[in-house]
Amino acid sequence: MQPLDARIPGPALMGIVNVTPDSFSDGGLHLDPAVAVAHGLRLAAEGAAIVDVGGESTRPGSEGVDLDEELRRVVDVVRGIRAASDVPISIDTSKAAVAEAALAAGATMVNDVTAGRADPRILDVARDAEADLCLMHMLGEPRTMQDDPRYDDVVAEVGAFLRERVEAAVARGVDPGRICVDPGIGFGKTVDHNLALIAAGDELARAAGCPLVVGLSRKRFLGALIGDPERDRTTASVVAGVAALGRGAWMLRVHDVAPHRDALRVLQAVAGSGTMPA
Ligand code: PMM
Repeated sequence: MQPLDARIPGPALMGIVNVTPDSFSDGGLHLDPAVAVAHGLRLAAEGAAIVDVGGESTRPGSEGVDLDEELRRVVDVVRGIRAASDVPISIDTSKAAVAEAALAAGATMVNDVTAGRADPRILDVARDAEADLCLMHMLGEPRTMQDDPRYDDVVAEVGAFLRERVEAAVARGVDPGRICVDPGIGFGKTVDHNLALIAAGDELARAAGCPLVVGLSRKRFLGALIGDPERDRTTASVVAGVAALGRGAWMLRVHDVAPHRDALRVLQAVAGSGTMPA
């Protein structure tokens, strides 16, 4: 299989469809499957290269959701998007059974914020379905991850973790050309940890040996950076996302596809207009 970033060339956008009552920025907005499907289709029309459907909130402090409820939230949404569009669909879950059902309903990628640690069978499910796989770093678990996270060297430790999880997936038979990694911005990280990871995208991608996804859209550290936790974070998200792309990210996981698409168009136009040295 051609590597992911040859099939979906970067810079690319993953549009977020949270089918949850409690995600940190859009919880409750898309609980109705028809609304969630329409939202996913709109993100695809706006320029998302892939839409990421999730039924379990991973915001700091959150408890998990049980299997039946998660299945009930996501499977119809995946099926509905697939019925109307060929857009690649990712399923944001840590449960093998949810991944399996979503892949059967038309999803093409498994996005696991535990990188196959919560339910290792998810790696077998991705392998058997010949799905793409996104492996994310998290320190601890959502319930406790923001309680004083510490690292000696956050970039080296996250890079080593991602490499180890890629090796674990490959050892279970997942095609390396189907794997991407994600440093897990906000998952057991301080503001400084997040900034160091965004700045070190090239190093992380090199350590893991595969394309790098970065999800920073609307996250809490941006509220801290702009000095007001209540202010809209769209501009901060776009600027931080552009910075991440300049530092080695291949794909951004975003809530607001349209402003990111505009930013990418402008960036590419500027890059393309430079005169080449003789
Ligand atoms: N962030 C959230 C959920 N899933 N998946 C990946 N790969 N990377 C992320 O940064 C990530 C994720 C939490 O944010 P949300 O509530 O806006 O979905």
